[in-house]
Amino acid sequence: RTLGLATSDLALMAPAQIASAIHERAAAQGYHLVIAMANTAGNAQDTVNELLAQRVDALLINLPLDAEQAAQVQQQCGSKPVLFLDVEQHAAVSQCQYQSESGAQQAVEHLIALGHQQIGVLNGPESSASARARFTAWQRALSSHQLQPICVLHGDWSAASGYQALLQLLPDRLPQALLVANDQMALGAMRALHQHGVKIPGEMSIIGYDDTAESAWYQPPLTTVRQDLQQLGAVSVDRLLAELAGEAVQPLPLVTELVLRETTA
Ligand code: IPT
Repeated sequence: RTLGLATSDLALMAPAQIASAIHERAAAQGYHLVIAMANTAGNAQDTVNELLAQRVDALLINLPLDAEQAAQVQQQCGSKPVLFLDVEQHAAVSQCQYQSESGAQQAVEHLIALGHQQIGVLNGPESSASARARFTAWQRALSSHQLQPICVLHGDWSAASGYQALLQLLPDRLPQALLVANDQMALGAMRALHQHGVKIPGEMSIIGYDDTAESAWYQPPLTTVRQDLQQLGAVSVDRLLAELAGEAVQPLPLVTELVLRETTA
């Protein structure tokens, strides 16, 4: 009784916390968990093969995949149940992912209610389906108020990349508020702003995305769009096990929500 998890880099906070939650739920259900981590050079198929070689009964795939890549992985796994955690929404595969729309909408409404109209975006890598979905959700929310992002920056999810991205705007091209695609990049962005003496939230507001376990411990504590990573882990294991047992699964929508802390004013 073994489940396999193919995951993106576990040096990143969100995938690490998701893996931990999956491990916990799998154990509680009497399953052993084998983890294969994508390396930058290899492709998804290699990572999945590592799991198949260890004779797992079913697989969770937390690798950023477009629809075509997901279909290939699905095929590679034959008749074994597979559930995707980071895939283009229109992909014709079983998925378990948080929807960005609600949280993104709440984040934008919150900034507008505070009087901000000059809102910038710091997005994740273009290669990631979830980063693209977050960007689309922000754009939609902004355009429902006749706004568009006044600047669009990109990072690679790491704090270092958030720091570097902000250097492009400092010292004097800052928006009133910044929507950041994950909390780790928000951490780096905040570091750059602190170094330049920019007050958060007095001079610039920041909203992150994820709500990792550390985000309440930033200085100041981070306002962010929450994906409940614990719940994501539990729900994905339960759904995979239901499929394994041949039970019909009605996917419940996982809905993001804004968590108000102290980086917006
Ligand atoms: C996604 C995180 O939100 C982001 O911060 C980054 O860590 C990324 O994973 C790495 O691939 S969560 C994923 C289940 C969409």
